[in-house]
Amino acid sequence: MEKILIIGACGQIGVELTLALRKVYGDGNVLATDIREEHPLLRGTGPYTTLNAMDGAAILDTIKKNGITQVYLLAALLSATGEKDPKKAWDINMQSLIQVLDLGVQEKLTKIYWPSSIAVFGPTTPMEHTPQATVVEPRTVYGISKYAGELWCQYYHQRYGLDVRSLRYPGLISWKSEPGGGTTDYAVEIYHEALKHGKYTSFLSENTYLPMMYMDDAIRGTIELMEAPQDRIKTRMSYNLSAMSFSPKEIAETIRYHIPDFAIDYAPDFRQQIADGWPKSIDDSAARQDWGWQHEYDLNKMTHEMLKNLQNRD
Ligand code: AKB
Repeated sequence: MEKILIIGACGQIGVELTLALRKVYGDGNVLATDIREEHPLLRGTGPYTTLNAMDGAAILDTIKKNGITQVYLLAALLSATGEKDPKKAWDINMQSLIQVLDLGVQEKLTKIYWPSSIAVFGPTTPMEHTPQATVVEPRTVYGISKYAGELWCQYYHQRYGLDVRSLRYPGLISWKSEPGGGTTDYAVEIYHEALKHGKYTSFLSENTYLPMMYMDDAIRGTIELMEAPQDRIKTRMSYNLSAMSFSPKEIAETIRYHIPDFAIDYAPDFRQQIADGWPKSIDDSAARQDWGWQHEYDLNKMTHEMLKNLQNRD
């Protein structure tokens, strides 16, 4: 029986991934941890303990005491927050990963999951249908740490045979859990503001296209990747993963279909420069061929789901 440890379970991906993994592996077999207080949506759904992703000794202790066989390391500082304190972002993103990779070898973990991002790409990367393997020159500390992390994952796989798997997520849009410090967060905020105030000021300009994905697709893709047989995993860097691409203007148009008076204006800030260095669309044919990835949600379907779920909840 697999016993799973999730580090960073109270973040945007962590909350929904914990809930989904508990459905697959059983509530008691998925230990959620975070440096923060338990997220309200996790309460009562399974075991929870406080854990600092930087504290290798505490992670080892948790692995041993709970008979952990798999680790999902989700703790990270994202692109916008990372730029405010680059050294801190580098330390958190790198130290936590290398510690877990070492523990993976030492404790003979069966699998490790670590998320990467479209932030590994930079302005010299082909912007449209960005290939799996291409020019990679990230300009944010988040992107640098994710690319370095991918190389470390590949290194531990080649050198120690560690089964570590990874996805390059696009911007993720969710209604259950809040995003935290990313450049793509506008695409979540816009739904909340549309319902609350009928208007939104976007921190990205109207024609800034970025790759995006509804959280349900991201969670399903993550579990499918982790459950794929070893011989289907052909890259130990990180898989490109794609669903849709849109701009602030386009997402506003889909919202207007449901809320005709919705108004948007634009006040680009420092995040515009980050977005301008990222791909507009992603070629994820490797993930589709190797382990059968398929997305379900496009922009219209996602907008319908987001507005319906947020409205029912609030
Ligand atoms: C961010 O905007 O930093 C993240 C990401 C694309 O990895 N959502």
